[in-house]
Amino acid sequence: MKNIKSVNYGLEKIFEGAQDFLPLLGTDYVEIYVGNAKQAAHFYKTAFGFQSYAYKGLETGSKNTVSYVLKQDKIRLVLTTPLNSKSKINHHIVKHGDGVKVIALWVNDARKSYQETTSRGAKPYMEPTVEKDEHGEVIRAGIYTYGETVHIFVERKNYNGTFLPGFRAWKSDYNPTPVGLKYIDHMVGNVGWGQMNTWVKWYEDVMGFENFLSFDDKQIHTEYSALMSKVMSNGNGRIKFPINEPAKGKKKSQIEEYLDFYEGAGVQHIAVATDDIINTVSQLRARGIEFLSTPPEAYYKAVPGRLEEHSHELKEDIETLKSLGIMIDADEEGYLLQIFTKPVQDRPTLFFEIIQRMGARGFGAGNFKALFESIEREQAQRGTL
Ligand code: TYF
Ligand code: FE
Repeated sequence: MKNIKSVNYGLEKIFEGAQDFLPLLGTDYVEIYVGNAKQAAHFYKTAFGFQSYAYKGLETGSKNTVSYVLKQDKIRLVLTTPLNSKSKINHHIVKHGDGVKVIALWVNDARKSYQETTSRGAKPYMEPTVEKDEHGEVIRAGIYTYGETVHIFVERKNYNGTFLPGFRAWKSDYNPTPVGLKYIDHMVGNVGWGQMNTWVKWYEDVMGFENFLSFDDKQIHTEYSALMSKVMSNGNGRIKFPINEPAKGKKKSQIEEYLDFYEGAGVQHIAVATDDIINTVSQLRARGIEFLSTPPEAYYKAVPGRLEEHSHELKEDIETLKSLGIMIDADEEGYLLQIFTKPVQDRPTLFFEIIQRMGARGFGAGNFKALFESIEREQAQRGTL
């Protein structure tokens, strides 16, 4: 907590005078490759409150893959599975299990985004491709980032159809109510030993991002394990990608556990914003979402002290937050509330964070110790600590 107070967020300084060569309008969609998209879609609707939005599969002429697109406010989640052994998606699933393949970024000019990034050293994934239907055209182009994860630039200014050409609107009779998830706040990548700075530099050089916040292993450690993390942000701050790498501790870092089970670098968590975390988490719990174990009593006792001048700003009742296991942290600009799910598939890899920002722009550094101790309790149960 003390450390974070000395941090200069510096976003205002980004691109001072300089032209942003990669203007990003926001996250367009996140695509997860899964073993069974039909069942995964049911899970994200039932448990996370996503709405049926678009579909492609055999019925729409897609012979090799099926994709379900789910929506909740600004968040679009695509769940894709192969229909036969020919599809390359099989290799991704065999190696990584269910996991994020695409972090798609909404741009005004996909060809230029591809040109600017590949000319700065990005490895191409998908050449600029025009897709058309009766609703207009979408241009997409893609580059590799860490591991087998990719960024796809999506230019949709000349499109007014549902999602993308090739998809049809998906109307379902089963529509569980949303839980108040609004937009993606950040998405975190786990990379291998000693690779964090390589990827920090990659985001600086190739994407024009800036290092917004850093946490070293002196700050991020428990009795047993450690990690390092640097938060990368684009110029307008809409896209934030923390990058983690494991650090040496007495026992196995949670990042190392992820890398072992994902068999490489990949997306560790997707943080989704709500403006009523008490309601959102109550609903998620009632729908069967499992969260990391609740911080101990001592954690909540220490909250007023940790919030310092923001203590009187806290609108939520600490007892209610405690009963739901929601954590509280503050920085110079305000406070934030956050909680983390357990991994959402059998491999201890991808999980979700629910976050409500009440002015704070940090990442909950004051919660790291309690959070990582909770993760370690899970690791101990798995025999992977
Ligand atoms: O995104 C973040 O930085 C916070 C905290 O393995 C965090 O959500 C950092 C590392 C980690 C889990 C959560
Ligand atoms: Fe996070």
